[in-house]
Amino acid sequence: MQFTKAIVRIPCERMTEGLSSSGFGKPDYSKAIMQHEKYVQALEDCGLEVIVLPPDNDFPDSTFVEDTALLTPALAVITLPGAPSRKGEIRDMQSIIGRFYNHIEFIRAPGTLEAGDVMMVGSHFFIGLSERTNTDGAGQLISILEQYGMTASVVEIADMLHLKSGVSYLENENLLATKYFHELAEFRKMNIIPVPEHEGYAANSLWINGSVLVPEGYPETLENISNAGYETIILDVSEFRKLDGGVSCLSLRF
Ligand code: CIR
Repeated sequence: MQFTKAIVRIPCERMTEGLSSSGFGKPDYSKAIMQHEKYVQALEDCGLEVIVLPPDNDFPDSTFVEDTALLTPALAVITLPGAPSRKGEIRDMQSIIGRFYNHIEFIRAPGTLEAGDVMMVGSHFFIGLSERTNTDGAGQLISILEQYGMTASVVEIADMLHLKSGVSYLENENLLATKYFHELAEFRKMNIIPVPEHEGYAANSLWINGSVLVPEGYPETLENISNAGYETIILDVSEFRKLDGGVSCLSLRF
C-alpha cells in the first residue's frame, strides 16, 4: 500500500468551540495554524500531494477531516458523523472527493459513522462501535465494502473517542496498541507494538509510506515504534489534542 495524496482542512477560528473531553483547555488558534502547517509539510515529506481545503467556520471541528469519509483503493464512502455539531461537515465532501473517485457511496440515517472508527488492514476494515458510530452505520459500511470485494467487522470499544484513538495499524502486521487491544481475538495474530497506559494518546500515530508520524511528548511509544524499524516524524499537535484529535484525524490519505 502506497499513498499518493492527502486531503486536509485548515483549522477555522471557531475551533476554540470544538468538542472536547480532554480537560486541557481551549486551543490557541495561531499555534494550531502553525502546527497544521508543519503537519502538511510532514505529509509532503512522505511523498504526498496535499489538497488543502480552506477553513470552514461553520463547523468548529472541521479540521478533523478523517471523520468525514473513508477512502479505499476501490471507492470512497462519505460518512454521517454521530456528533450533531459535525453532521454538516460532509456538505462539501462529495464534490471534493468526486475529483478523485468514480465510485462514491454514503452512510445514511439512522446510521452514524465517523471514520476515526475505521481501521484499514489490507482489504479488511475494523469498525469500532463508539458513541459516534452505531451498529446501523457499521452495518451499512460492511455491506458497501462487501459489494466492492472487501470485508469488514465490528470491534467493541470503551473509554475512547474512536477506535483509532487506541490502536493504529502500521502495516506489515504491526499494530500499535493500548493494553485494551492486546488480548482481543481479532488482533491476536498481529505483532503488538505496545503503547504504555500513561502515553495512551500516542496510540493514534500514523503510518504513511513507511514512515510513522508520532505526536511529540511520548518517548516510550516513540522508542517502541523506532525499535520496530520505522522512520519516525515527530509532530507537535498539542492544540489538536485539546480537542481530542490526533495525527490521523487531520487528514484523509489515499
Ligand atoms: C470530536 O470530538 O469530534 C473532535 N473534537 C475530535 C475528532 C477527532 N477525530 C478522530 O479521532 N478521527
